[in-house]
Amino acid sequence: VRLGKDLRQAMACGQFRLHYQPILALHDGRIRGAEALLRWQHPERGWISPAEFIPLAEDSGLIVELGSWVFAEVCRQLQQWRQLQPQLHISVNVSPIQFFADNANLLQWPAQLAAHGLPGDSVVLEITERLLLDNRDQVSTQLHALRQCGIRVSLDDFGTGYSSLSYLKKFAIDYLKIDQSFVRHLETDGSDRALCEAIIAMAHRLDMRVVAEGIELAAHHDWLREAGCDFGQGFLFARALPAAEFEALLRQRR
Ligand code: G
Ligand code: G
Ligand code: NA
Ligand code: MN
Repeated sequence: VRLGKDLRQAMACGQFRLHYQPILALHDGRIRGAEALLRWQHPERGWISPAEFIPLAEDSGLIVELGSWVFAEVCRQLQQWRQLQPQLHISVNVSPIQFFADNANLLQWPAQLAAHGLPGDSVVLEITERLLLDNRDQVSTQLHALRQCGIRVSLDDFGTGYSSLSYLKKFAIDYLKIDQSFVRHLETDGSDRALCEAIIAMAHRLDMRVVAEGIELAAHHDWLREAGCDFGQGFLFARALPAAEFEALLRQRR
């Protein structure tokens, strides 16, 4: 409860940071992008996980303002980092509230990208299956408008939510992210391997690319690459890094 009150003050005091987890193309091992992940440095409690404060920010509606801050920060970093790597893209997690709130401003993002001289395809929106459950027409309209401007859409935690495969037909989706729970035991679990193979085959048939998350072992990486998975992220390569560390990695791997 206390934490909820602290959130608004945290915005004002600049206690949020974005960390960046590299996303690699599995076929050549090169960094293609990063997922921006929010961190809150609380003055008394230290680092607080988004798993803890995002739900509070959603309940209070502050997620809209926080989401705008995240996007502005991502634009700023993209402008800098695309000088090091011109094709770099950043994935941004968005909450369903950002699609539905009255003052939701996702539809202003293309103009914001343009103002920074950034192409639409420098940004990927990470949404979850939860978003696709309600208000389908409103969501579908907004997703189409964003995609018209080149922004791409990734379905996060794929396979763990309330997914109905019909979503994949109805909504314009560019990437499926295989949830970490299917990756974690790949080396020993034949069912997980079968599920990953099926997801990859289905995605490719529907002209989507696949990102595997939670790659922790070389065995996961090797198997996924052989199976034709396009991209990967996980502790094997890097955890989510402070901006300066991600930039150092970009320079070193250029
Ligand atoms: O980084 P970590 O794995 O602790 O993230 C926990 C959860 O918080 C993930 O589900 C992630 O999608 C979510 N999250 C991280 N950053 C953001 C953000 O900027 N906006 C939203 N809506 N969710 C985020
Ligand atoms: O829900 P979402 O997929 O956005 O959450 C991503 C979360 O997964 C982040 O908190 C991130 O720190 C975490 N993560 C990223 N890579 C790995 C990994 O290889 N292993 C584990 N256990 N967690 C990871
Ligand atoms: Na995500
Ligand atoms: Mn995810």
